[in-house]
Order: sequence, then C-alpha cells, then structure tokens
Amino acid sequence: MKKVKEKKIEEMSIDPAVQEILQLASEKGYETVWDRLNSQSPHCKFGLNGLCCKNCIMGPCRITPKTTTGVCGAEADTIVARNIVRGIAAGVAAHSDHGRAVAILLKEVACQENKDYTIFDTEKLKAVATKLGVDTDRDIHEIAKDVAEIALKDFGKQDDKPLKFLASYAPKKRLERWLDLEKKLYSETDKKTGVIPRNIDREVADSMHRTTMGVDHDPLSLLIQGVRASLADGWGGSLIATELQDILFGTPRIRTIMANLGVISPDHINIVIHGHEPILSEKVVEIANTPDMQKLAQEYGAKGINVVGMCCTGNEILMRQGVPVAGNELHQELAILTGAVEAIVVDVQCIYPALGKLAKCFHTKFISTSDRAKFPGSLHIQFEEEHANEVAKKIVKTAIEAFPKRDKRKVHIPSFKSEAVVGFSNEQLLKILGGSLKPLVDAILAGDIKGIAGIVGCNNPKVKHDYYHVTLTKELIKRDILVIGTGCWAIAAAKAGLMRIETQELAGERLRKVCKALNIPPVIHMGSCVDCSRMLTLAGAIADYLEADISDLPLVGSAPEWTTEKAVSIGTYFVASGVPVHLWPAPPISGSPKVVSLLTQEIKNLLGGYFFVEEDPIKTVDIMEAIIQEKRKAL
Ligand code: XCC
Ligand code: SF4
Repeated sequence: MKKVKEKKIEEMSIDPAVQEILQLASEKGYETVWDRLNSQSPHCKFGLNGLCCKNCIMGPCRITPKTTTGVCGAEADTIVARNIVRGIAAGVAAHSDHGRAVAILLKEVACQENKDYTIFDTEKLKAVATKLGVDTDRDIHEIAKDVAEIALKDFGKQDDKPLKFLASYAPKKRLERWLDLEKKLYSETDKKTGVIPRNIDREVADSMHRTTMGVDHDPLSLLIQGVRASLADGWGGSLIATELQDILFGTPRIRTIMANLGVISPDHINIVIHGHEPILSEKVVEIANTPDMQKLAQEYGAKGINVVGMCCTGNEILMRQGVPVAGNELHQELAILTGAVEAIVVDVQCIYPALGKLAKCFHTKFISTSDRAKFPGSLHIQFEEEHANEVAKKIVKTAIEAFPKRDKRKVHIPSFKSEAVVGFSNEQLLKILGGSLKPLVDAILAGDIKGIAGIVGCNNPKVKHDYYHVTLTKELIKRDILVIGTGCWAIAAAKAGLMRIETQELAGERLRKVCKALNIPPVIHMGSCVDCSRMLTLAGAIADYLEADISDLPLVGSAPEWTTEKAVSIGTYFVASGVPVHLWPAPPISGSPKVVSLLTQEIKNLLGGYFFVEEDPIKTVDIMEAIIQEKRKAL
C-alpha cells in the first residue's frame, strides 16, 4: 500500500494546547490516534463507500463494477442501506442504554432501595410528570416511581402504540406528520411498519433482525426502520436520559467554567472523568470534594483533589456542577501525556482502548468501571449504583495513592484554558427570556436572529481537530445565526473562547443586539450528546408556539467532525424531526446512488429534513444560510 504522508502538527489541530502536547509526543516517541490513523491510511474503499457486507459467512462480499451482487444476490443499494441502519441501531442502543440506567436508578431511588442518590430536582420531576400525565399531587417518591415506570415501559412494552415519551414531548404537527407518513408508506392493514417507534429496544432489535442475511432488502424500507430507530433515540432514550438526569442531579443552570488541558493542576491530584454517564461522574465529583478525601490528598503531599471532565460526561458535570473540562474526544490521550494525571476514570463510549498501553508509560491509573466496558491494561473497579459512595471512595483513593509515583520530570501541562458560560437548559433559556418563548420567536420573526444552527458531534483525526467546529460557529454567528449545540462541539467552542460573553462582538450586528439584551453569548452550550434532546424539545416548543411544524422553522443542524455511530443516530433523528443536517466527513453511503438520493433528496418530501455533505466550512454556511432564508420566506 501507498504510504501516506505524515501531517504537520499545525494540520492536525487548531488547538494550541493540543499542538504543544503533540510536539512533545513526537519528540518522546509516544503514539497517538493521529499516528494510528496514518498507519490505517489509505482506508479500504469498500468500507468507505459502504459496499462491504459481512452479515453472513457466504461472504464477506464486496461490490465492484464487475461483481454487482453479493453471494446471496444483495445489490449495492441493499448492502449500503443495511450497513447504515446497523450503524444507527448501534448509536440508538448506546444512547438508550444510558437512558435505561438512569430510569432504573430513578425507580430504585423512588422506592428507597438506593440511598446513595436522591431526587434532587423536585420541580423538574413535577414538570416531567405533568407532561407525561402523571398526578403530581402526591409524595415525590410516588411521582418519581410513576415517571420511572413510564420510562421503563418505553423500553419494554409490546404494543404498537408510540413511545409515551415521544407522544408526550413531540410537537403536535410533527406527530401528525409521522402518523400520516405511516399510512402513506404502508397500507392501513400493515400497521406494524412505519416511522413511529413502539419500544426503544424493539427498534434496535428490529433493525438488527431486518439487516441480517435474507430479511429486508428494500433500501427505502430499511432506511425507514433506521429513521424509526433514530426517533426512539432522540424522542426516547436520549430524552429519558436528559430528563431523568435533571431530576436526579439537577437541571443545569448558567455558570462559568474553564476548558482545555490547562485545567489540569500541577499541585493537585488530578482525576480525569471520561465517558458518558453522570451516575458515575457526579459521584466521583461529590466524593472527591468531601473533607475526608481532600485531607487524605494533603497527607499524600498534594494541595487537594482536582476533578476534571472529558467528552460528554465532562459536559454533564460542567453543566450541573461547574467542573472544568480538560478537552474533547481527541484530548483523551493528551491528558495522560501531561504526566500529571493520577487517574483517568471511564465508563462507556468514545474511550480509546489505546489508553491502557499509554497509561502504563506513566503513573496514571486507567480505571474502568462498567461491566460492559473493559479494556486491556485497565484497572477495573466495578461501579455499583447501590454502593456508589463506597465505590467512588475506592476510585478516589486509588488516584490519591498514585500521586507519590508522579514523575516530576515527565510533567508538561500546557497553560491554555479558556472561560466559557455554560448551563443552558431549556428551563434556563426560558428564565432568561422572562418565562415565555415570545421574545425568542419575535427575534426570529423580525430577523434579528436569522435562524438557529445546532452543531453536534465528535472530533475525528481525519479532520483538522476543532477547525470545522470553530470555523462553522464563527461564520454562522457573523451572519446573525444563533449557534446552539452539544457534545464535543461544545467543548471545542468552549476551548476556543466562543462561549464567553465577549463573543457577542464576533456576532452580526442584529444577533449581537439580542445577545446583549439577554446577556448571553451567541454560542450556547446545551450539554452532552444525549442532551441533543434539549435541542429537539426546544425546536418542538417553538413549533408548537407558532402552530407550525419543526420543518417550517429556520433551523439547520451539523455534525462537522463526526466519528461515532451515535452521531449517525443523532443526525437521522434531526432529519426525521424536520431539520436539514450537514455532515462531514461523508457517511459511508456513496456506493449506492439510490441511498444517497433517498437520504439527501427524497427524504425531504417524506419528513422535511434531509442530509447534505460539504467539506468546506464556509460553503457549508452558505448552504445553511440559503436553507434558512428559504424557510424564513415561508414562515
Ligand atoms: Fe463521543 Fe459524546 Fe462524539 Fe464526543 S461528541 S466523540 S459521541 S463524546 Ni457526542
Ligand atoms: Fe454476502 Fe449476502 Fe452474506 Fe452479505 S448477506 S455477506 S451480501 S451473501
């Protein structure tokens, strides 16, 4: 194979802290994700185009101009569609399993079987209960039990009725459109197919069933199942995660945090929490801050304990507790390379298995905690909700005990960190707006806010780190388009200083005026990836307010540096909810012109949203602005 040319450090990331550590890694010979990407390049074309099938052992089959079917006779359209649906299903499974864990915990707390957690936000509990039609005039434990049971039923019920959460939260016109499409696509008697999810787990199972050898071969039928599964994520699993986490840990409030590797402290015991579920990270933060643990840290010669976040669990604890965040996806190895991290504690999702080997080069303890996520080279301390305090203590103590082994000569912490205003739950946004959506809607109608762009998703070493996130964001606000978002985008924007109030100066004149009046930055941190549900419900609330459908609103989405299967699910549920979504890098579908046209064109008539792919961030904003202008005309 051709050897690809190595990238220069400036081409790998725009983040100066990242560049600094990459320089160090290259001098000292530490391997990172960029090196491994280089070894894997050029990538297999069949995989890139979605044209490889290994769903049975007559294969694996690859489609070429000469060999146009797999052994079973499956053509490119079927293979590409099946592959993408499997990706969506995996993403739905990940987000929704997260939601399930929260629902189970809420039930245990409600039944007072778990005393290590409490129902923290009773106001939110009542708001969620009211939405779901649960009687709120009772003891909070009884209300919480009912809410948890409704959530759990959405994972397990066997009838064909829509998910209760989706039916209770989705805007009216959108629900009608989904129901209508259900009839349009299939005959009245064929009620078991369509776009409305029935049960979160079932949509994952259904997706796996129909993509296995010899089942569904029609690309439209397959993609509609992908859509249905994705809706079970956005208006199901992710929404359940967000809402119930708010109940257990508090609805985010506006606060200022610090972001980037500079939050790692030279004099403290540094614990990086990486992964996704606040059930773990909230506890570690809580226990690390107890006087007992801080005292123990001092006995070991440190000034104290410094807990910092990474990736989405970092977003969860910064939104609710103001915990600083050390970085996004591509920072995970770099944090260890600072030489000052006593422990990197992980649960599930987006965790590179490479951390095991790398941690061994330092005194860093790589602590895995989930029974479903174990790693070569990790120290496994199983997290158990029912003994959360005890296990969290053990984790924090392990970190403290690693401190004396820190090798001062290896410590290199970049000084870069930036301030960011975060914590914009919908509840906080409403509060800023004075209790009603009216000022926001008026600003949109008047054109002071031309439109809203939601940016989500990961980093990807194939793409210059943070460059797309940051360039897109700056260009959008310059054109009076408000930017909201989650996940690793949010951390990129925070690190780049775009979430400071001062960023108002980078916004167009009209958007600046609105942000000044509300005293908010024009770039809004809405949380972790499951909190994309906050953006969905915000879009839904605006739609209902205007008695319109989400697809009528000047909204666009983007996942400009996406990596994970979860991002495919997110993109799909936004499209299915009526929002046009930009993607870069291109998804692995180009092997089927049929699937490409379904997802980029035909789906628009069915659901209002559609995907588009563009590499250049400025051209992307041109397209987004044109979409927004078109929608504005029709408003
Ligand atoms: Fe993972 Fe959620 Fe992607 Fe970041 S943005 S790489 S999914 S941590 Ni969700
Ligand atoms: Fe090949 Fe068909 Fe088996 Fe896929 S399902 S591996 S295309 S024979």
